[in-house]
Amino acid sequence: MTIDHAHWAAYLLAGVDERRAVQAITKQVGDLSVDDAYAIQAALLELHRERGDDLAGAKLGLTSVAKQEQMNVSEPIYGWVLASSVLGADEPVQLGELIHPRVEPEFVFVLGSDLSGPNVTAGDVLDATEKVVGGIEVIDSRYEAFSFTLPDVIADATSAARVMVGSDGISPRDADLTTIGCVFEIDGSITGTAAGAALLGDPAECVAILANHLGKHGQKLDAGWIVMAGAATDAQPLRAGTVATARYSHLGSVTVTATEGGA
Ligand code: OOG
Ligand code: MG
Repeated sequence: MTIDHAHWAAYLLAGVDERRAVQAITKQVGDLSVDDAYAIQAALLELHRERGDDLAGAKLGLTSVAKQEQMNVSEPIYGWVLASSVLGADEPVQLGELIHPRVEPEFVFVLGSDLSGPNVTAGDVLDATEKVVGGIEVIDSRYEAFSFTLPDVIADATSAARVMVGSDGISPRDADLTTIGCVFEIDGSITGTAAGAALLGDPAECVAILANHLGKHGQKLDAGWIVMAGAATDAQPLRAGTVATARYSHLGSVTVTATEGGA
């Protein structure tokens, strides 16, 4: 079956604009290849660019066992970080702008130079990284019941919605990234704990895989971008009044709050 990429991109963007969950694409078309899914994701990015948005970075998802088990999808996924999605320091998430958001802790690489595949190694990632910081990503699947298959979630910009990047951080070789600890708390209760190694063994390796994936499509990671390596624990619902905090060893803490406001 021929997939109309522009059609499905507009379908997903309507879900974003109207803050409503839509039926998964695979429920309607049956088989959707991973290539078609990335083509829909690219068409969706193009729609955001036409509205004046720009890229602030890139992301991986489903790089930890915790996330793969939670979402029942067992392969990493790659997506983009829109400039409009980056929250300012202390800026609350406006729940009126989102559908059914969840929060999750992220290891974030701030790039000092470009990274372009193929053959990018974890060592190359460390060389290209200005600093590693803690973050919290707000994900908001556009699909009903936050439920999807691998191609569905790829098409849907890997559920990307907002991101808060911490202000502390370290030079990438100032600590062993695999043993950096993360404690994730919702309203003061611990919901998950993990080390950097939860992300495919090494967060820097995740970024290398992303750079090599992009390289196959003639794309690269740019100096100045933020790159999220994927959540190390499962995601938690973000409701009005929720205070989500990720506490990291070496990287300090990051907090996200949510209010009813917006749109
Ligand atoms: C897909 C996005 C996954 C991560 O860090 O694993 C992701 C989802 O869980 O909805 O961003
Ligand atoms: Mg994430």
